Amino acid sequence: MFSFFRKKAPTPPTPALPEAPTPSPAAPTPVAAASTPAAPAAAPRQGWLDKLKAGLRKTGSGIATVFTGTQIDEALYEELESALLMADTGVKATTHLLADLKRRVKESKTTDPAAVKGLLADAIADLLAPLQKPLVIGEHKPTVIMVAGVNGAGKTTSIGKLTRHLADSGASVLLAAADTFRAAAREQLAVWADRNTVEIITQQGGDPAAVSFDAVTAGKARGRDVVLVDTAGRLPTQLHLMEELRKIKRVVQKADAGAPHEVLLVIDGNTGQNALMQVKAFDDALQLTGLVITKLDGTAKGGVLCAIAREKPVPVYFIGVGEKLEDLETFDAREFAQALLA
Ligand SMILES: Nc1nc2c(ncn2[C@@H]2O[C@H](COP(=O)(O)OP(=O)(O)OP(=O)(O)O)[C@@H](O)[C@H]2O)c(=O)[nH]1
Ligand SMILES: [Mg+2]
Repeated sequence: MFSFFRKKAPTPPTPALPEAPTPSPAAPTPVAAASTPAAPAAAPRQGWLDKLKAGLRKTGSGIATVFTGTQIDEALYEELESALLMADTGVKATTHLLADLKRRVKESKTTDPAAVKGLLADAIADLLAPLQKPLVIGEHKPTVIMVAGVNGAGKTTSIGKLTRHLADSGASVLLAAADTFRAAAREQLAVWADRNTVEIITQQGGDPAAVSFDAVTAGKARGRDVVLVDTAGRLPTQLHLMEELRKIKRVVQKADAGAPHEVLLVIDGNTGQNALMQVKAFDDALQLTGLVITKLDGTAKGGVLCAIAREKPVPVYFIGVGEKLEDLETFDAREFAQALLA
């Protein structure tokens, strides 16, 4: 499974992880490579995968009942259509998947409904494949990652988990508390900084763009590999707040011409079809480079990734399945397709 993932990794030719905690500054590191099959990371990933499967179980059993009959007929496809729509897959991705599945059934000449489930897993994996792309660290020093999203999506928690993930692959991290909107936000990020024993840049009552500028400048001066910028939650309809995000981006660019190198949108996996609207709106404002989908351990249905793949394919760098440091892992299309149908 991981070899499938790693085959897809675009660069570099040597995906070697630094073995010691000190990273090699010259070699860009796909963070995904932390999951080398032989590495001790395999065990945490299995635990994470079990949580993902448990979270998506309802979707899986909803789809599984479609294949319990004896015939592959129009009724089966109609039932599957309903099950996919119920799982937040959206009309366009559902239509695509059904057409693709019918083609696969025809080509394989299968007459067994149970076999169709396997073909559906293939169709979903192929649809999701363009979303699978590792976050690469090391091409820039620091790699500046700006994190945005609606209120409560899981931005700050994901930054905490991502810090751990990056540290595991040998990168040094600096956090920027650019959520100056809520008093408690700074403290919340500081707790994650403590847990990871990394530094945090804050300003009492500061302006989010100014904090971000300071953090990028400090990241450069201190030779950090990554600067993670936490921003306040906002709705895409709050135009002045969306403008504030654009300002943070512009000001970060002044501190480092190529930055931010990554602009991530964090999406609560429970948001359903609204997630697609969030991707479109935040991408219009910020030109997203990646997504983090959180809370797939709860009642989320998971199909929304198919909708994103079909309508606004922004890479999914990470999937979150809980509130603990180890609850974040890289996205693998085939693994996710299988978890969705498990
Ligand atoms: N079950 C579960 N809970 C999560 C996950 N990610 C975040 N949470 C919880 O979701 C809630 C909101 O998380 P935050 O990280 O504060 O979200 P945020 O986007 O930073 O929120 P604002 O800064 O207020 O916009 C917290 O209670 C988190 O513990 C996840 O993957 N699974
Ligand atoms: Mg937050």
